[in-house]
Amino acid sequence: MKIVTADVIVSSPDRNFVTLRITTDEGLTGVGDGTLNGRELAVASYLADHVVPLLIGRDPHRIEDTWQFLYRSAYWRRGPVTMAAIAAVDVALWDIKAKAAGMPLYQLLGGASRTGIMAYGHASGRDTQELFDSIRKHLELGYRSIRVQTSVPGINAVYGVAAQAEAYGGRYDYEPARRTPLPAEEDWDTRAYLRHLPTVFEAVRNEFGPELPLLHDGHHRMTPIQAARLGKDLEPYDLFWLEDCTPAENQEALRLVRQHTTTPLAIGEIFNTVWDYQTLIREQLIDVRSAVTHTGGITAMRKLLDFAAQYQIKSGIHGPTDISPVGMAAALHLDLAIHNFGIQEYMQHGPLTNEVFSQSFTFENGYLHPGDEPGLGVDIDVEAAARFPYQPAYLPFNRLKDGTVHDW
Ligand code: CS2
Ligand code: MG
Repeated sequence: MKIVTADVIVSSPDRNFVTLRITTDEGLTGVGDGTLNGRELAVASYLADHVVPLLIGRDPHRIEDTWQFLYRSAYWRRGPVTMAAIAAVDVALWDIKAKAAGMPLYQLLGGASRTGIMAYGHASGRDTQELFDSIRKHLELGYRSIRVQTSVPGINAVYGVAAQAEAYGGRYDYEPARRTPLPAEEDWDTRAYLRHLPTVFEAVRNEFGPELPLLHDGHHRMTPIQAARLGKDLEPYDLFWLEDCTPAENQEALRLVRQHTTTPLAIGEIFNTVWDYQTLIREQLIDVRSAVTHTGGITAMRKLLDFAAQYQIKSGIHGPTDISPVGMAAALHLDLAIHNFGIQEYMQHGPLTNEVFSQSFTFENGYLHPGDEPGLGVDIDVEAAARFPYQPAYLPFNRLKDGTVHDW
């Protein structure tokens, strides 16, 4: 078999997506997700200008060889643009291989290790009542694990609060990228946040009891010692995880947090190679987390998660709306196959996205399943995608009260 064409499709149904569609001389097609929120066209150009010409004529079955070729022949290693582009190729090739085998992809990854994939949903509110309503809505949708994000008195716009995001031009339940000519400016005050958040978790536990798994995303905004304090303060509320409590370019910073708290820690949605995790995994400084689309695809993620498994670290694959249905399907096949599955983030896409991407995965009683169609079980309708051309959109950023730029 040979690759005859590879098309880069940039579309914006509800939001921007970059999709790679590879076609073989036997008529098989495979799709991969290369969406990098707010920097989509950089990946599209990397693919169209520098990767697609190298794919034509290659044997699509040689996935490992193609991965190594794209990673090493570029010379310039790592980085989100490169690794998202490699991920798009890698996932499309796995899709083709599984279709050629007539099996759902998870079968090629070792078969199912479980019957369903536990997912968490994003509840949020500007106050306790709105947050409780949002949690109830998610429970009614079937979610059995809930991420809790809340407004903070004294701060105008806080990451992850849907109603607040809408007021600032966000769309649907939660989508941080906005179709504005410049990144939106938000405000931040860590002391106010550290005072307020434990009171919110206390209220949620009192209302919903001890069983419900609860999560929270700190979105890289604390220093290590602030993160350590928050982890300690949240211990009574038994979190499933505290995510991205501090920026982790410096992996060693997590030693300090870890020494102070038993709250489980999740890190990795902005990482793109196993090297970003080396200290975190070897020293068991985190418990879970990573992303398929931004980490070089199934091939690289499988190796990363197998490495993590030796240290009893579990997966928690990134699944916000900027992961397309293609990226989500890739995550679900991995989730089902690996032994060290932890939890899967799942935010449902908007209606226009579902017009463009046909999907076979299901969400029932809080559990996801990738379905049993050959391949990934997801495809892109190229004509429908053409109805939704790219629209520039940016993620917001934060400033402190004195005007200093801060992590968002
Ligand atoms: C996130 C994301 O899902 C998450 O946990 O932190 O929503 C993140 O903000 C977006 O992927 C950015 O594009
Ligand atoms: Mg996050």
